[in-house]
Amino acid sequence: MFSKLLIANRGEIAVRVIRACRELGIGTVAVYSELDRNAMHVRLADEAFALGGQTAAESYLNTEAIVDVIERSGADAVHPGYGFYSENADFARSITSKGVTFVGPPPEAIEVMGDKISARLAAERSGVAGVPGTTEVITSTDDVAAFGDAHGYPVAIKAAYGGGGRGMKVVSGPDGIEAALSSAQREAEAFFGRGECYMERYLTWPRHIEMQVIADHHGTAVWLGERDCSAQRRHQKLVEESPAPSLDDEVRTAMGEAAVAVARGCDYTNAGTVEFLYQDGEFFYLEMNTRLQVEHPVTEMVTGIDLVREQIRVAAGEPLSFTQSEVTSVGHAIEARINAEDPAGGRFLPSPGPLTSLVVPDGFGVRWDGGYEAGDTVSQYYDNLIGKLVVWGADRPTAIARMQRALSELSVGGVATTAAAHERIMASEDFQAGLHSTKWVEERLDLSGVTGKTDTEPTAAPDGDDVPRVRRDVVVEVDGKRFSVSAWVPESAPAANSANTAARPRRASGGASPGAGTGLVTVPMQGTIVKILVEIGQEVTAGEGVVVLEAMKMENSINADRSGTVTEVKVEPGDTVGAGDVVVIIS
Ligand code: MV4
Repeated sequence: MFSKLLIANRGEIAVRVIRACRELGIGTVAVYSELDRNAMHVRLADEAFALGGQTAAESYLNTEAIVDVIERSGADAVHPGYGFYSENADFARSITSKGVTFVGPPPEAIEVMGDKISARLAAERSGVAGVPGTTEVITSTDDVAAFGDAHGYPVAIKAAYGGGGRGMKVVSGPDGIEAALSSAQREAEAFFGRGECYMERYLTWPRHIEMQVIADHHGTAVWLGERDCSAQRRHQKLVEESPAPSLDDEVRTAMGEAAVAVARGCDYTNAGTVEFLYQDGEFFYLEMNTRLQVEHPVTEMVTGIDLVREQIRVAAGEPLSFTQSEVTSVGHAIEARINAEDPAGGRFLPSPGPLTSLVVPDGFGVRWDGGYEAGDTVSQYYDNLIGKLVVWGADRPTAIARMQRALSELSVGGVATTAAAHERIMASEDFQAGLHSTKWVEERLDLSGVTGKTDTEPTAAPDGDDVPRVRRDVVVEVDGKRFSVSAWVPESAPAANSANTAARPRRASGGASPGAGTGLVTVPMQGTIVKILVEIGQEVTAGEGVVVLEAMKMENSINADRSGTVTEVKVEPGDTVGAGDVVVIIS
């Protein structure tokens, strides 16, 4: 077994790995950026080393700095978590060449699965079919037209080196091909450095079901059951659960065996996930994620298997501690991702900032995998996942009720969170009936009136004046009975207590009252301008897109916050902008 493991990551996943190491008796080495000097993962690790820098590129993706810390610390293994180096074959090779173990798959498996075309071919060779599509790079719009003629529309154009939905564009007919292809290629080039795209028939109402696998170096590869991750928005998962609602046992077994076949086909070792689209009783291979995933706890809760522990043991050359026939799934688990994002109106705008308070639920069947404690700050530079709320129940209705109970106990001060969206999801009839699919959150779920902030929530003045007001909650006792009282007071009024002193969040353009904006169109988050959609002198209407911002690994339309004439365009393609920067002026 390893004696000292370096965690090349931050936040909740770094904390999760540190905890597993402690249980295994392995020493832990944390690394940190300037902003994370006193972060939770740093506080928990046995040793911690500075990487310098603020952005991910300057810190957690600074190979030279990390390799230097590996040497200085004497770590004999590196766990990459998810994101960052987790699917970077070059990084894996560079540390392995120094005799340090990468807690992950062989670099060759990362490469085969990283190229989605070669991954499709590999799955096919293992007898596992993807969605009907092509395995050649698209060279012209004619290729797409020919495929559309042959297989019908809609057609999905996907980045060959992509994944997670980035760079995917859907074409509903011949007219849309040119725009979709150039946008897909541009996104692919921007995010993955490679513009190559391929295509598939686009399934219109699929569920996203993924199968957990793990394989050791002794020829054992097993499947551990599926997770349904259909409740997501803009390719960011919100809720994951296991088992998938109303999935037949025969389909589950066939999917598990298909996943193991794909893993064996690329000589996989480590924990991994094979993603499928499931529609009308059929499943199609989508891609394989060659890493531990955010949502691994739901599988742990129903199988009782500690995936991180097994992953580390397997990397150390030990055999899996169980066989396929020993894997069982009991009850139902649900995970809700608690991100520092405001789900108001379905916008999910990043809401970084200090966590002035944080109370996490517990009790029977509740697990909190967190990366922050009260007083910590969620930075705009990194993933804004605060923690994962995971529940287990004897069956799905019990798990849903338990999640609702747990959400009601969760209290996050200072930033807006996705918790309010989860309350809506859990309460929705569609979700309770298991009728949701991958587009359900965006197209069906009603998020009107949802506010992500549980304290100091700026709201419209209830009494009709124009004074900006914030909510202050105070506890009072009347005749010995305790009451929680909300007062909407002018923003400038002093806070009732220290938990309520958080700054008012920036209001993004196109915010709460579209059309009534200032005409100073700002971007809500840090990113790169990829396209300008308006020119000086042009008439625009409120809500119309003015620039395209690449941020959070997605293209986002930044919209006019009022109707009027464009008088100034302050950016050009390629410019880097920060949250709150003005990009276009409308008067
Ligand atoms: C698709 C699809 C429908 N048809 N491919 C998006 C993420 C990336 N891994 C693949 N994705 C999709 N591929 C075909 N041929 C629908 C999606 C999709 C999706 C998949 C999984 C989870 C959420 C999703 C949300 C929208 C679209």
